[in-house]
Amino acid sequence: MTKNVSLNDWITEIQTLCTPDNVVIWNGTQKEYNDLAEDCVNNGKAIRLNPKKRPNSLLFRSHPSDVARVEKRTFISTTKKYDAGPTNNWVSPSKLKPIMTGLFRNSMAGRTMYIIPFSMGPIGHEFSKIGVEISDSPYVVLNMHIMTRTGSRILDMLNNGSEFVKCLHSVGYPLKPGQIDPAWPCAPMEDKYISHFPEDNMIWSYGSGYGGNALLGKKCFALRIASNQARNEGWLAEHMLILKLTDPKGNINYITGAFPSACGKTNLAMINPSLEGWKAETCGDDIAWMRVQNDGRLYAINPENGFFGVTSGTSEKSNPVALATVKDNTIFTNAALTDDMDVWWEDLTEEAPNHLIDWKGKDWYRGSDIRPDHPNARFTSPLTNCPILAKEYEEPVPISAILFGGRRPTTIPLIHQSYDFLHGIFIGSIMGSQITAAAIDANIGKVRRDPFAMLPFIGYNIADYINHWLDIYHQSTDALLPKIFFVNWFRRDENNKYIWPGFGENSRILKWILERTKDYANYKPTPIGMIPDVARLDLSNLKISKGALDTLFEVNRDAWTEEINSIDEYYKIYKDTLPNVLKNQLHLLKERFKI
Ligand code: OXD
Ligand code: MN
Repeated sequence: MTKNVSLNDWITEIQTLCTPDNVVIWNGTQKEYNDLAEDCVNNGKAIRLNPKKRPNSLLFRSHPSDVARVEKRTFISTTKKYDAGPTNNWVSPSKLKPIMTGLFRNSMAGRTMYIIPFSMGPIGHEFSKIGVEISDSPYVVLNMHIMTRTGSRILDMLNNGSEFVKCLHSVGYPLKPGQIDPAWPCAPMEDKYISHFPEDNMIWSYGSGYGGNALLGKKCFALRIASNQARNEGWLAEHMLILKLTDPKGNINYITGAFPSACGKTNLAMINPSLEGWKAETCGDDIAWMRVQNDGRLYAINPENGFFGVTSGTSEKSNPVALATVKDNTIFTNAALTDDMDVWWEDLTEEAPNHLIDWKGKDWYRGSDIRPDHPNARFTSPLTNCPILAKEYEEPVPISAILFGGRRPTTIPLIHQSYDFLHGIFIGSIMGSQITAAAIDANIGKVRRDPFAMLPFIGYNIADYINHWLDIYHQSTDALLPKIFFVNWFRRDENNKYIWPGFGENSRILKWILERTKDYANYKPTPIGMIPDVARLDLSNLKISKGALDTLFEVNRDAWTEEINSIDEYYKIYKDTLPNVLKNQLHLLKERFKI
């Protein structure tokens, strides 16, 4: 046992409730990792990839019903319904705890219960927080080992009395004596619960083994619980990448960016700038914890220690850095397997191999009309695998600009800047992404509003969340805080083709953004914010027509009248709690359009 009384009591309580066969404390050594990986291979839970092609790497295949985060089974459990707000599923703790206690009872029978002490953020750093995950899933242990700082160093801090977030996880598949364990045990959908108890700093996750449902340091802790801690303690826990940019003169700036899923966040975090002399380095691709420091600037740090990225769409063209990142010491989940025991996913190569084993373990031949990998297949790699990892990745870095963005075929220009921080909060609140035909049919063409890309991750009432951004504003001033921008790489022409080339060419926009943070004059005011003076945008060596540029920077009054109506409609979710800052900013926008 440990020397932390509350940790010991909790371990005993969970052991008594879940009745595992064994209890193991994870010390975080490479040997433990290698041994557990080998066990998974020997028990048929994982496939070892060809060590010559992909050293020290594994492939896991999940159960077909357990392939992604399950938002409809994700709960914020607070005493008062108001505290979960209109964007979260709410059940009171007095109702949810007995239900879940019933599910957890004996849920680890026949299994090993792992105790994983972990730190979100560098160990001992003032920005960091400690958690302990108790899980009966070796897959979770291996992934947490990569995604967080785990092991005995954290245990030492716990032994010295550190507080911690209690993260309990079970796959929800107890084994009877002699019963064979499936490769990916999990519970049926109606028994899955991903529950957060912010009043107790506690997470209970039952029934799923996949990603954000089960690696509790990530979305559950570093966003949903941390957003509550951040509100109480005066900082921000955000769904943002952190990028370091160095210009040809050697000036260094850091930016963060929030984008809904499928909007190129990991690609931007690993951008390869096309502009000569520019250098980009990665600090983080998914989560930023940010605080205003004594100098009045907002500083960000990545609380994670790894990447849990989507493989789909990752290619030499879209993201060569990600390909280099996954070259070894990586766990793949739900990718396809090649004949020479390597992984493959859609878009990795222009043509698929002739034969693969698909993510369900079945033979697959080129030309088949089903895809061989799952669209949400993932890689888990250590940050240190990234060839352009910034040396400051374990330090809080001062942020010059915050980018918000979404996938919008019309209406929103390639880039615009908010007039000030409060206008920036408004822009964050109305962010959204177009639902494509491939997604949910009923909503084709509609915009799914995803404020601050945090819709599934704000762990409390969204009205309070917006007001908390206002509190952060009041900790400093416009002059010192990051400037706020909205980017839209996804504007389409009348033939439905993307107009902007994207990827490395986005560096042209990043250059303008950084110029704007120094307040160079190069801008044009519009009712929605400031856009570049196109004549002075760096378009050197880029073939793009005048007509295309006109469309990219168009602010169309009719389209915006429709957009404003849609914002009015969307703001109804707040009922009578719409924050004044949003009311005022919407009013100012209407005034600027004379609507
Ligand atoms: C993620 C997500 O997995 O945003 O990062 O869903
Ligand atoms: Mn994410």
